[in-house]
Amino acid sequence: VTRFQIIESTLREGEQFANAFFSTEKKIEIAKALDEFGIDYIELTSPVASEQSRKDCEAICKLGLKAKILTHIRCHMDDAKVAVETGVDGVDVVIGTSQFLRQYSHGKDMNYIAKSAVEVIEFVKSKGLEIRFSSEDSFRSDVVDLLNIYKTVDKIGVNRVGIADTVGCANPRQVYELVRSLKSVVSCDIECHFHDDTGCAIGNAYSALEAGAKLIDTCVLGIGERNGIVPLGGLMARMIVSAPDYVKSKYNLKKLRDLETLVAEAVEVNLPFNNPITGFCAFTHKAGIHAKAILANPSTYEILNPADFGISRYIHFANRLTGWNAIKSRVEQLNLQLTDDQIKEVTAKIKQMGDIRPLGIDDVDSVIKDYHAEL
Ligand code: HCA
Ligand code: CU
Repeated sequence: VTRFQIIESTLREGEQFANAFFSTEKKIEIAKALDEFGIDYIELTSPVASEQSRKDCEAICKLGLKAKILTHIRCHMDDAKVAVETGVDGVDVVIGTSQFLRQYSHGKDMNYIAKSAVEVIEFVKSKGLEIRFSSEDSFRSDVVDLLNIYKTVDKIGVNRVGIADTVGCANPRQVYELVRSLKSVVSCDIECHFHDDTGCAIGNAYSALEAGAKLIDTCVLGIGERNGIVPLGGLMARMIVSAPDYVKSKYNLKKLRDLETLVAEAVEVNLPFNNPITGFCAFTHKAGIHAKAILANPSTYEILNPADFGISRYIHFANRLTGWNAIKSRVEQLNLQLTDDQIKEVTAKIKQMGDIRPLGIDDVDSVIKDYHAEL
């Protein structure tokens, strides 16, 4: 896996997150931040969702961003007619194909789905716009039905077809197999959309890319319907390991933390403590054995380099698991002169104290300073 593209859906799927309410100004701020980050496509809420949604879509199209702007609609001419007038570069069309959705959501059969897909696709293409056709709940749809509809739309000439794990039920092996099968019947690009209900979203995205998909839908912090979809930052973490040169040259990784903070504030959540890359402890090393090796060579216990993201690593030395190498580096930071034997002695004192209660940096510093003063 080397080259891949991102369809950033914070301003569409992300609006379906429980806490999300984006004002026009906030949407514009987020769209600009995504663009600066180097996102390929920005997907916006359907213009038929509400009057303001339509106006916001038009406003974002007028910003002249480098990213292509897409909007997301049901597979219906009423929606398509409004979408093509907004100024977007392309339209993402989706329709439910699983038995559940056909029965409990729109109530249409596969023939009807194929017919309306062809009509909508031809109409959007006639306006010179990009078009993607996607099935909703792809992993609980009949695979023969699915491949047939994709073959049909590929023949008319869509830019992309999408598969969506709408309920988050898929696992990486199933994803690999479905993308492979799809790849054998269409010639256009493949886009994938994964919900994270069972914690497989990033793994599934990776598996899809390995199988030959080209585009992944993300949201900043993984927000979205229920517990959301593939998080942009987590996907960056995964992909910088797999395709370092591509990821570093294409994305403005040092902007990730600001982008996440912007969205976190907008939807009133904290950055998750264990978030890849930006979680508060993502580059904190604690055990003495880890700290020693990290000080000698960070790669020993780090697969990601925090500097790539403009973040610093931290050696957590104020605890009972600490070791004398970590304390030595603190002694040096404090500009004090102690021999290795003296540092080992002071480390023993710190560990004793750490057995009794949690320590702060101040506690450790005063043990070191008192020890030094008594010499
Ligand atoms: C939804 C729709 C969708 C669409 C995905 C796509 C999904 O149920 O809200 O267009 O690729 O998860 O199926 O977000
Ligand atoms: Cu979704």
